Amino acid sequence: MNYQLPNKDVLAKTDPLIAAAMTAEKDRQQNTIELIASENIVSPAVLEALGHEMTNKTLEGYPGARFHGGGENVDTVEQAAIDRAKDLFGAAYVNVQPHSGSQANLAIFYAVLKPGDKVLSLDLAAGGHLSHGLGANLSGRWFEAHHYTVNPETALIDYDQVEKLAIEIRPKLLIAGGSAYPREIDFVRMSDIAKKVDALFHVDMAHFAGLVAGGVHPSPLPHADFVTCTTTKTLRGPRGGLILCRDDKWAKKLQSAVFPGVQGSIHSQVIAAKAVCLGEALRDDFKAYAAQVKRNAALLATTLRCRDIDLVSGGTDTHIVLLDLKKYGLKGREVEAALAKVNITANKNPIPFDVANPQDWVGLRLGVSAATTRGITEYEFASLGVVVADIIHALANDDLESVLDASRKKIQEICDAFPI
Ligand code: DSN
Repeated sequence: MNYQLPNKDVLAKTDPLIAAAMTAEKDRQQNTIELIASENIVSPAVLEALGHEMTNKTLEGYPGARFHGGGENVDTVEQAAIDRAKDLFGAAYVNVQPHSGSQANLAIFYAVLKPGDKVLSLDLAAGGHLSHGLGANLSGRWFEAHHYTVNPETALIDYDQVEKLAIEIRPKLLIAGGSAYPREIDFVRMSDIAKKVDALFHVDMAHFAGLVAGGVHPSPLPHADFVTCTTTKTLRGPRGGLILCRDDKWAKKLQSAVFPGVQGSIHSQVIAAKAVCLGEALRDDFKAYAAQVKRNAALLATTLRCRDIDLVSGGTDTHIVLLDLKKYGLKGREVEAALAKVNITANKNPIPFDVANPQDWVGLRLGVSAATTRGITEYEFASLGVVVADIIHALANDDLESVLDASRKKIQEICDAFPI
């Protein structure tokens, strides 16, 4: 029997609730400027892989050594993803199975730490990540996590403090990277600190992996023992994680840490989509994309600064621009809600030394990766920066209504000119 791909309308007939929500989501994405830094817009090829019948296949283990039969096609796909990631990042070891960045990080902990061991990572408010030892996360509950932060004046990582803490604490694992640090990290200095205290060095490049792939950001690969990332963000692929190492010293431990250590069967169709996205990232047009991301972020930062909006660290080296709303007496959630009214999506975020309660955070994180994928360049980012600044000023003056119509119109014009 010939197996036919289901008609695209099948969902609307079998499950109208879900079909309607999915149609509405497409519409939302089309008519919104997405400035959430962890998002992007995947290619039709990545989407096709994600929606493929490969999802039906259950497999555990690794290519050529599976626990179930019938894995030959998935083996081809997984091996291609591994080879492409090695090529793209100059890695000797790659694991493409982690279901997410947090799972990739957990596998590193599982491979090299025992419960109670010490880790030293960037404080969450300073831009770290919950899977690097936040109390509410398994990484903080089962391991002894300590945190370094940034210089209060410059908002840049205080490497002297990292060194001092590392000497004091003697962590087994030193972690760099996170979710909201807008600047390049000095991987050489961090690696030196790790060596000085006999710690292993782990870089989580979830946010800037695509910039590394595109050659517009230094690579942590030569300096770190372990590098993890998602394929989701600047890398412009499916939701999922990767582990990469410059050598294969840790290969055996990492293979068994991912499976059976912290995961069971693989998401075959996601691994196919990872392979597709890694293949795309190897192309020259991805380098051009990554360079445009950096230019757009720099322009957005300059526009906001010119409009008197404070930025954490004064600017950006990446795709992230982190706004400090303190001066205007505004909370991140208020600006997030106001931007939503004109169809810009962003997220409240802590800034360094912020309060613990997310409702009171005074930061707003913007990222340009998704909008850049639509083809938006500096010209439109100047307009976007003006709209964001106008909203903040109007909100601070209790006069939001006065800017809503014009701002909405501007955003719709940009959305219409740059369809997804
Ligand atoms: N870590 C979260 C973020 O950066 O938004 C999810 O990827």
